[in-house]
This record gives sequence, structure tokens and C-alpha cells, in this order.
Amino acid sequence: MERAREGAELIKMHIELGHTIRLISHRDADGITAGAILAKAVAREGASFQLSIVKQVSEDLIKELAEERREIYVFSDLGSGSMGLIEKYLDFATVVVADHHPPEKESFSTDSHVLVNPVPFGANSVRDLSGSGVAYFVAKEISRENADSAYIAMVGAVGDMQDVDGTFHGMNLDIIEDGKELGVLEVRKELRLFGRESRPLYQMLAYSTNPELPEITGDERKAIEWLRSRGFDPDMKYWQLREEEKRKLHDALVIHMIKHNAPKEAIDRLIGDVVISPRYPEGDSRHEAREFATLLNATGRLNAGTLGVAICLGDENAYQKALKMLEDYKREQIEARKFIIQNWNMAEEGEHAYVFYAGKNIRDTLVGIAANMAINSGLANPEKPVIILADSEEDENLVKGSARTTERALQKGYHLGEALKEIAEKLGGEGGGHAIAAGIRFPKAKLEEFIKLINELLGKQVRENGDKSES
Ligand SMILES: [Mn+2]
Repeated sequence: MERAREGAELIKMHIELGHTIRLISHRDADGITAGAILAKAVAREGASFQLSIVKQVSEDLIKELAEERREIYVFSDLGSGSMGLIEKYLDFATVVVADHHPPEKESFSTDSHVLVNPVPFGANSVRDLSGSGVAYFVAKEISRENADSAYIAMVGAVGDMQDVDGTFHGMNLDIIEDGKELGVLEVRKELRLFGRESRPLYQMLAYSTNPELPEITGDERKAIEWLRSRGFDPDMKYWQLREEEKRKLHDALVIHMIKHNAPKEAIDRLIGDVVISPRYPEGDSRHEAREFATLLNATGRLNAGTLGVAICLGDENAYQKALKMLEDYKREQIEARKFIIQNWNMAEEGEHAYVFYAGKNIRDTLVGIAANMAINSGLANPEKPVIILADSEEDENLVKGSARTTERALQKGYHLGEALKEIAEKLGGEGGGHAIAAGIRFPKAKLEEFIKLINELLGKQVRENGDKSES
């Protein structure tokens, strides 16, 4: 709290001096809410801010920020892992890092840089406080009025799955208390699955992955049957159920889980804390924290994180626009799937990989999803990696690609991230990632060379690290 106060004092000082507050936040729901909480706090003081939502902190980003020559930079939900870079390039400015990720060190070495982070004080970064929570405490130190951001702070916490075991811990509980007192949030014991507001019950159950519902997850028809046989209308939404119907549904689900020998932790996670804000109408995605967080995450992934911030600040148009974006995105996914299925014969099948070049028919942000579709729909042999390439939307001379494969194929010795990294270096592009999922960008003119190289390199990997279990 003392650090939060120090950070707040520095921000207030720069506000009094008439400086624009430069905010940088992470692009997931936690970061978007953190940025919104700080933006609102700054605007409330009558000051101006400029905010960027970014995927990660890199040396290039810090250098770019340094070139702006601001008086003050405030990082939220990121920055703790880049303290050295911040000290190196932003030594001329005031910096506040409001974050919950484990930091490089306990504090900065200069007085003009402040780390507000609960981890060095014993907090657990994954359950005691999120980035939005840290931002909330800084905002509250700027002005007590900002306690009305408690719900937005909890949306970030839920987005970061701080309640993964079904309940909240640590300083999250203080935020909940503030929010209850002000009437901006309520916590109920309810079904903790996505879709309370906007999904019919059968989808809420069929799409449940955390926890999985034995024999129901992944099967809409089973979910419908299961609900009907227990007297529920599968098309109803959870929020529309009366309290006794909710209880009846909870009991039926718990019995179902026990019958199928589900682990106790999974059952405990099923019903627990659900955060709701009476400030929004029932049936609105913003009414419940999990749905709100999912919407914000989607804006971030679609490179529209600042739209997410506007939603948190109460902008109705931004909300409508985001809903439409999500619909378009879902439709594009369906169309991408159709395109892949209808044109799979265009895929170049080599000894070790399928390479499918979609040109402009698939959006470059969807190539990863498309590669998974090719594997999951059975188009591709699951033991052979799939690479889907599409024209880059930023630069028409480049193609962007994603490679995906299965655990089974990895047994053969493949490492897609290493392969794409090496190829990118050869082709004059950028690439890398995990063994099972990776990405690349390179000049379109080198497509043929890429196809040759990927098969060669994956073949080399099989010879060098293939099937260790047998050797
Ligand atoms: Mn976070």
C-alpha cells in the first residue's frame, strides 16, 4: 500500500504540472481493465492521458516510448519483467510500474521509478491480486472516488483466473468489500461457467472446459438431452432461472460429476463465486465478470484493446461495436473453415508437412485457428504438421503463417518453433514459437523455398531427436 501511495503521489504531481500521463497496459482482460482504471483516475483529476494496449514489453517498445520523451510513464499488468530495460532507456522520466507478475528485483534503484507490486511482499501473483487490482489500489490512492472501479478491477481478476479454485483470495477480497459497500458489485454462489448472460443453458454446459463435464462437454445434443431429462428448458439462459431452479441445476450437476468420478477439485470449481454488477442489465455481457472479461480478451486479440478500454469506461457505442466485431470474427472463422475444407486439395503435402497457402482468402490473424481446423476436422494426417499461410494484411509482399501439430506427432521429434525460427533466418523473416504451435512471417516470393525448407528441417529433426522412447 505504501508503494501504491508513492506511485499515486508521483502521478498526481505530474498531473499538477500539467503533464500528459503516458499509460501502457497489457492486451488481455486484466491489462485492459488495469489501463481503464488508471485512465479513469487520471481523467477524473482533469488531466489528459495517452494509452497504448500492447502484447508485450520488448526492448524496441521501450526505445520507442523513450523517443516520445514524456515526463511520466505508467505501466500496468506488465513491466515487472523489464525493470532493467526501463532503467536503461527511461532514466530521464518518472516511471510507475503497477503490476503483479514476479518482478526482476524488489525495487528500482532510483527514486523517480516506483514498482508497485505485491509479490515481493509475499503475495501470490496468480491468486492474491491481478494487474487490474494493483491499478485499482494506485487509483484509490489518487482519489478515494476511484473505489467505484472495484467491479472493473474484479473483471480483470476473473480474466486472469485468480478465482481458478472457485473463490477469491488475498487483496482481491478487499476490492470485493469496497465494491459491495458502494453497490457496484455482488458476489453470488452460482454456476461458474461461461455464458451466464448470453448463452442458452445447453451451450453453457456443452462448452464447459473448466471444469469439464463428463459426457456433456463437447456434445450439444447430449447437453440438451441431459437438461430436458431433468426438467430444464435447454434454451433458457442461466440468469433467467429462478433461485430454486438454479439450486436444482447445481445439485443435478454435482450428482452427475460424482457419478462419473470427477475429481473433487473439479466439483469444487463448478459452483462458487460469481461476480455481478447491478449497474448493467441482466442478459448483458457486462453484467457478469466472466463474460465481460471474455469480451475484453477478444478485443485485445483483435488488436482493438483500446476499444475494450472504452467499454470499461462506460462507452455504449464501443460495447455495440465490440459485439459486432465478435460476430464478424466468428463468421470469418466459419468461412475460413469452409475455405480450407473445400480447397484442401490445394495443400502441398510433403514428406513431413502440409503447406496450405490461402492468399487473401483467410485473414492473417486466423491462420493458427485454420491450421487447428485442418487437423481437427481430419483433413490432415495427425502425425504430419500443418502450416497455413496467408497474405499479410500489413505488407502485401509478406506472408504470415502458423504451424500446428499434435502431441502424437511431437513423439517423432518435431519442434515447430525451432524449425520456423531457422527458416525465417534463412528467408529473411521472423519466426519461432513452441514445439506444438509456432508462427512465421517471410517474403511471399520465397514460398517455394519455404515448402522445400520446412520438409528438410522437420526431416532433420526426426533423424536427430526422433522417438527417444525407442532409442
Ligand atoms: Mn495479469
